[in-house]
Amino acid sequence: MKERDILLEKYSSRVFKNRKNHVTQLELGEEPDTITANTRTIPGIVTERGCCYAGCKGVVVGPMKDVVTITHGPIGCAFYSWGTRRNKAKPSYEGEQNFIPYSFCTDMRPTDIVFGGEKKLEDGIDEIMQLFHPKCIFICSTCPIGLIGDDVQAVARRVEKKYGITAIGFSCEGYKGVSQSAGHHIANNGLMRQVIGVGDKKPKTKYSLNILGEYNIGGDGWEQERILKRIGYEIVSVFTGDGSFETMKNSHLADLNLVMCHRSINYVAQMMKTKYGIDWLKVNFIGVGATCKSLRMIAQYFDDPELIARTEEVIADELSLISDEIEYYKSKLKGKTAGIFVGGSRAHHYQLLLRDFGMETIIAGYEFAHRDDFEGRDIISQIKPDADSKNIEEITVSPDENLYRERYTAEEIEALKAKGIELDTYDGMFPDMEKGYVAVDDYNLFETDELIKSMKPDIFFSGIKDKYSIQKAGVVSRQMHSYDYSGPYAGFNGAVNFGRDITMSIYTNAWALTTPPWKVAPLLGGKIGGEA
Ligand code: CFM
Ligand code: HCA
Repeated sequence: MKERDILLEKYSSRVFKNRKNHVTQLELGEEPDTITANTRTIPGIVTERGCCYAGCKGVVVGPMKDVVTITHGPIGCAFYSWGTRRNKAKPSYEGEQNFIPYSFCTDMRPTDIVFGGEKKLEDGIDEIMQLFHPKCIFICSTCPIGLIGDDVQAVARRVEKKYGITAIGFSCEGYKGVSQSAGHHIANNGLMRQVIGVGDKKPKTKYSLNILGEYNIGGDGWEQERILKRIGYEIVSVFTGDGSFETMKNSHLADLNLVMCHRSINYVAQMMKTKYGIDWLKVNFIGVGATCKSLRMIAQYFDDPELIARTEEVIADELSLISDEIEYYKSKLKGKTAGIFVGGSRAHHYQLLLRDFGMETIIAGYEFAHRDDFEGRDIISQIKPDADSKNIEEITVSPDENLYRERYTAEEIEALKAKGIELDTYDGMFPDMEKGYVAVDDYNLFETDELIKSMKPDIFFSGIKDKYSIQKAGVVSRQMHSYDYSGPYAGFNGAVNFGRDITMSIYTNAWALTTPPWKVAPLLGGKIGGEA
């Protein structure tokens, strides 16, 4: 019996009916493998998903360093989204504002819930203006704000008028949509409307780039910038790791958009293409081979022999600096297997880095990805919108009369694509996996445990919520969101850090010496899904 079927068999018929569509054991046959994604979680199933507020405040807008982002809601929401995500930032010039070390919150109390919190929010913003003088303020709503009807957009408009700054109110209440993904979309819609395109500072050099969907976790973005700058590119703006309002305003003037995490931002890339004519290229700087491939595609896009030669020079030099260490770690890791359960793009990106070390990812799961993240961008037209997805606004843009600038004609784009430059698209995770490997959408703790038991990966990558139960069961587990406070893992130097960290983990046999309490005595009896 296949591992997927062993797992699903343990569910009650009701849960089975739902979950069978979210767990796919790849066939890679004539018929394409499919999966159901971005739908409601079964209540009580112990999902690993987060909320819409987390996706908007924690993921997309929070990392912008010169913006004060205020959480309108209970202090717990602000505290939990403060610093846990490891989006690093530092001022890029003397005197640049950096509010990342601060947590701003209206600290809504029961009386505020009863009488309304708009006044408290406005008072808080007055205080922020007096103390910090930001040029931009974001207000992020938590669950109670939508329930009591505070109008954060109206407050933002009043703040703009009063102080002559940019202010955006995000209605990203935790319960909106089915996961963090809704929050990404709400955040990006606001940035598209009020930030991108309002500046006029042109890039200074010949080839300029934005990096979209790079949040600088553990310094990943800095390693990417280091390599790209070494080749000679100018980085106009990073969305949003170590990013800023000041640079994002000018991002529409860059030559090309690179897309790292397509899940959280692909629609922005597409809107910027329509509105400003900027082409976008899906890149992956996780993995040595993946980094080289991405760098080569970028150079080929600009089609300049000097740039292509410089790219090869930098690649050769970077490889010569890391190859001994990579080979050493590869000799330790070759043939080992992994499971990766993370948000919406890393479960794919990290498969390529693991392959650099001769490792295979036999189980890969996403918390909140959409079908295209598994199956490729081409299937987007087949996704039927449902009540939940229709609740999240899709904005339509058209070419900007003054700012639209076509970089290449449609024929030239086709010629570039024919040369293997993967413009305006991505393939998803399935094509990088092998027959028999298991992919899971909206994985839960039970499925994690069961798949580890049946497929026995040597190491499992996931998050803070599940890491320790996996370790207690005697399996090596590392956090793939926070890198267990290590990193960077991107680019050439990041690959070495990653090889070192997982070699240390796999060769620490402490986990194999533990006997989890539930192996001695059963803690709970019963069946999942409410039957008997
Ligand atoms: Fe993109 Fe991310 Fe991810 Fe994501 Fe996230 Fe994250 Fe993640 Mo945690 S933006 S989808 S919402 S790569 S916070 S930096 S690690 S779940 S796989
Ligand atoms: C989030 C943020 C998170 C959580 C990480 C984890 C992150 O989803 O709100 O569960 O370990 O990367 O910090 O994904």
